Amino acid sequence: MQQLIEECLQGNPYALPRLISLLENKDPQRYEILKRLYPHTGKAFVIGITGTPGAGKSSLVSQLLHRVRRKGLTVGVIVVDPTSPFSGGAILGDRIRMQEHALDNGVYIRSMGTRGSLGGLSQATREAVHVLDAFGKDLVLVETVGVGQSEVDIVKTADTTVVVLTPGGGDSVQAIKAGVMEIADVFVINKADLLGAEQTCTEVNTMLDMKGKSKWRPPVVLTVTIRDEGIDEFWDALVEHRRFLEGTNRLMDIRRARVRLELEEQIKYLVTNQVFKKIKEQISLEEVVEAITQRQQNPYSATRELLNQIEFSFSEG
Ligand SMILES: Nc1nc2c(ncn2[C@@H]2O[C@H](COP(=O)(O)OP(=O)(O)OP(=O)(O)O)[C@@H](O)[C@H]2O)c(=O)[nH]1
Ligand SMILES: [Mg+2]
Repeated sequence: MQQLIEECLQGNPYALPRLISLLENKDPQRYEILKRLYPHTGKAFVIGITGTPGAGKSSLVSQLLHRVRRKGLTVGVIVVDPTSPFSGGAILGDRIRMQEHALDNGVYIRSMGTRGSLGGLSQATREAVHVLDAFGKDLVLVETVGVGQSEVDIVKTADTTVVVLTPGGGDSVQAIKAGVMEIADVFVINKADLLGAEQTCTEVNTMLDMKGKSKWRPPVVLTVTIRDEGIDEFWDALVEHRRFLEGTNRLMDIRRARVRLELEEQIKYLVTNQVFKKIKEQISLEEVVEAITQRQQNPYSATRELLNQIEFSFSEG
């Protein structure tokens, strides 16, 4: 395991899938891995890409990869929850769309579909981002399907958040309703070859006008990934946002907020885990359940008594 960590820090790509799997499976060595990698993180430019199912997020990522690879940047891609019922079998679609990069050593692509895992999806994703960052990837792209709270959580991992919309109908309106509007640093209207792209562009700009003045006005970029159009403009928008973040000290604010979030998450994770582990080892919950059921005890006092009895140790796990 020590060797695996060394290999990762030296940039050996074979270490990546193994380390991420260990973290994803909550291996007992998870703590050791994260602890060792953390000092080497904080260098990658982390970009979150979210949007409605089938909007063309993976296609966009794939085209972007061509651009940035030509510039010599190395990239890690995390595709979150591709097993989502909303995107129906997208894991295959994502694979096909990104397949062309499979033989490129400068690109590492990983799917994460750990719905219901301990600590949740956002934790597993964040940890995978740490691995790719410590490995030395210049860019880390995180693709999430924007259908609920999860993507809003995951973008807290990103320096720059891209919201991908498509022309027409309720699409953009829906996205705005879901609060996705609030998190976008860059808007992409993909499938601009379809009818209504300009209209959607206007709608988004109107929404942005209504939001009033802020230091950063999210640019709205039109793309047609199947014709490789607008990708340069998309990249330029990302770079521009990056410059904005660095120029205004916003990046440090974002990172501070992220550290706070991760710290809170770790506390919750560790406390919950340890408490239940110790309860299992030291206390017969069944007896307490019985006592409460018989009204000899109440859940409120029982909880306090229980927790007072337990001896904790947070040095492992
Ligand atoms: N007409 C048109 N179709 C596109 C464009 N970009 C992507 N598509 C198609 O849209 C479909 C979905 O593309 P994906 O890149 O898989 O979209 P996604 O957002 O990653 O999808 P999920 O991960 O399933 O949410 C595919 O059939 C693409 O060929 C575009 O610019 N124009
Ligand atoms: Mg996809």
